[in-house]
Amino acid sequence: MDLYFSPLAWSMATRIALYEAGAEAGYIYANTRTKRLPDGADFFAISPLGMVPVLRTDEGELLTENAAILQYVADRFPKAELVPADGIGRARLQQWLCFIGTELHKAVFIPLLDSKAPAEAKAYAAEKAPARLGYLDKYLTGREFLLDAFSVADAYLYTVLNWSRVTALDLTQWPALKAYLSKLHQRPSIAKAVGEEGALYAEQQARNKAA
Ligand SMILES: N[C@@H](CCC(=O)N[C@@H](CS)C(=O)NCC(=O)O)C(=O)O
Repeated sequence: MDLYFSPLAWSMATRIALYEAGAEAGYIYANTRTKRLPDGADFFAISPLGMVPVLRTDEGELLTENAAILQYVADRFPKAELVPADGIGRARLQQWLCFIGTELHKAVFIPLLDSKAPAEAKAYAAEKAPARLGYLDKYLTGREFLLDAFSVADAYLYTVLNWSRVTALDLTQWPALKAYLSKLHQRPSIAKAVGEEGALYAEQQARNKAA
């Protein structure tokens, strides 16, 4: 399978899941600014909105949307136990994937990070952030993971919250959240993904500056 990714973007959650599973996969750098692939091909031919992540399965199916891709990877490599096996556990996993995708990723982080977002959108997102992060902080107090064990929801939450470093959000006011992130940062799959994608991100930034 192949993962179309952009360095440190939300697609990194799937890279983490693939590393957790010890899966063989290809990683194709999709430039989300130019909408081009490394061979010059049009990324829109793969991703209708020109967004990452996209996963091409071994059967050639193209999958979009983090929540779907992460669950697909977890189900494809069950030995890694990246999703709960029972019904309520799976529903709780989906609860967190939806929360991260809608309440955090799109409602808070995209407006804060998008240089094209108007000041009003940024202010609205900043106003929404404390309730959502405070809720997570309370929930994570005394917990290592979102569920009973590491799951793809943790891979997604880590990836989204990792961007708080370049926003005005100060996580020190949410100590459990900060501790959760620091601990996950040590996890081998995450440290490897962040190391590799961080280097690619720095190269990308340098190229954008030179252009
Ligand atoms: N709903 C999508 C959103 C994915 C998304 O926002 N991707 C961003 C990167 S983190 C992107 O590719 N942005 C490029 C663009 O909007 O043109 C998902 O959950 O997978």
